[in-house]
Amino acid sequence: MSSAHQTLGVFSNRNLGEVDDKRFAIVVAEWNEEVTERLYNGALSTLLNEGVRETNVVRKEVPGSFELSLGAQYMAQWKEIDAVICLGCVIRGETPHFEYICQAIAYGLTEVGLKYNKPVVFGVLTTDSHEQAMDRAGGKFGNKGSEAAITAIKMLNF
Ligand code: RBF
Repeated sequence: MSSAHQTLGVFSNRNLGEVDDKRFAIVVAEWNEEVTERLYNGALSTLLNEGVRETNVVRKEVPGSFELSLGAQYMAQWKEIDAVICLGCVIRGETPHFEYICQAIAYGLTEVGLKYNKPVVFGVLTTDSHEQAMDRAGGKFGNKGSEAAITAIKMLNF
């Protein structure tokens, strides 16, 4: 089955476990801000709905998605942070080196998670158009920021 329209949201409330003492960093790319702000709002509201304390969530910004890896590393190195949620949006039509950026982020975030042994979540939309991105940032295909938050919680309860 194609996963193009699948969301984690439909099974998001199972096996979440306790989170009220967990501390999260959300790293947000400023590039394509209209989209990434929606991803952030989705991620934050989901964390709070699941019982995370607002004082246990810190928000940091990076200029573009390419900087998410280093931003994630800055946050993951702190023992006070349990999980890092990275939010960005790379649009193919506006980014000639789209593949390089997306691949670099995927490798970078994987490496940070493995290095610090913490969930580092890839909440980066990689779409052909702005419209497709908006559809996945609180539009008709849900909010990938919310799904990134659920993923972080699930991995903390692995
Ligand atoms: N950053 C994004 O987060 N999303 C983009 O769609 C995006 N497109 C870019 C297109 C061009 C031509 C350039 C030069 C940069 C783009 N960036 C984008 C910024 C990139 O992630 C990074 O911040 C800069 O390349 C500086 O390292």
